[in-house]
Amino acid sequence: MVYKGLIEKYRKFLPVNDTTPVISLYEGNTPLIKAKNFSLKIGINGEIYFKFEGMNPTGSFKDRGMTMAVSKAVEVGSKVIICASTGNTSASAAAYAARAGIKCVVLIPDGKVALGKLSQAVMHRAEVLEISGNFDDALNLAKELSGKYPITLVNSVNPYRIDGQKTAAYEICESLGEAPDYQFMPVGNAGNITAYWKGYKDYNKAEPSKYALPKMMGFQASGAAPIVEGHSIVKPETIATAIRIGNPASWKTAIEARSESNGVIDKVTDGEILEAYRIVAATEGIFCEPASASSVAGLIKYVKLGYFKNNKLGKAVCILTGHGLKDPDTAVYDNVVKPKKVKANMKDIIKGIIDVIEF
Ligand code: AN7
Repeated sequence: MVYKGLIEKYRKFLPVNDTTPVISLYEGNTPLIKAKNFSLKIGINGEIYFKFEGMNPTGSFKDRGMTMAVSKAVEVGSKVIICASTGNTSASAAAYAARAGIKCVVLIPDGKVALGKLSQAVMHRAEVLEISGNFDDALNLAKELSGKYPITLVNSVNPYRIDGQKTAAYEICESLGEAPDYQFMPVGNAGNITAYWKGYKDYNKAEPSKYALPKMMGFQASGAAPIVEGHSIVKPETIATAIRIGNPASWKTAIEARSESNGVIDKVTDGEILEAYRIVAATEGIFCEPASASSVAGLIKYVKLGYFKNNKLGKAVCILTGHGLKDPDTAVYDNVVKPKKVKANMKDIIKGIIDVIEF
């Protein structure tokens, strides 16, 4: 059957009916890539997979939630949607609003949204307001506006977002033929960890003998780790701007996912995030954005900590939530290698590539 997006595929698990207008860009169905080079590199005995959510239509997992949230908004006649965003939600909301022929308002924090994400929101003709505050301020304002005016909030406090996003767990279960032993993922506003846990529980309930429950391993950036610290962070800071969030909306359900699954929510430093970001790109040819790499940084941290008995991991999935092209500045200018400048002649070019060629 031709793939027509996750609502069509998982209809029976989603709150839609035959009259729901399906607004879709054929999101979902993303690759689960076995990461052999990476496993060897970090020296762990087990199967590691990357779920590359950067392959969604707007380049992040947000499209899974947005197809649901926008379809349901259109179903009730909404003409305007609104979101606060560190970037990816706004890119996705703007695209799905364009597809639906409705308007989209975006509130972004000042100065910290990655270039690619902003370019998407602008191209899809969202009304983009950069507020003098951070993500948490923006979310409070978006909630207030949607309470007072006929505007539908499409942040992950909208339950349809969680329903759409849980389908990624279904896909992982189907690809592996079972649930993984561990799932590693970034945690920002904590909607996604809530969604995955819901998804794994759905499959476990439907077929308990086939699908066990994985341990949920969530990672915040150390400068924006409210759940780990146990209190909200007034001025969150991290290079992983997507998860620069100080007061997660789904805090409670993230804690539930951790406790019920016997997992952990911990933090990783910006240095650890960038290292993981580079290793994934260099060893597997997969380019994810910095926030996504916090899942991998978490895995590396726990391998180093000796968390896995006899270094045996079983099956572990790291969620790579967004595409690296979203944030080209971080890749090219700030933290990785800059291109060498050479004169346009053979001698200088040979000198420039001497480390990679053998004659
Ligand atoms: C690439 O776009 O919050 O824990 O406003 O873009 O569900 O918030 C983005 C979050 C991880 C964290 N990875 O997910 C937004 C926004 C990427 C992200 C997260 C985000 P949640």
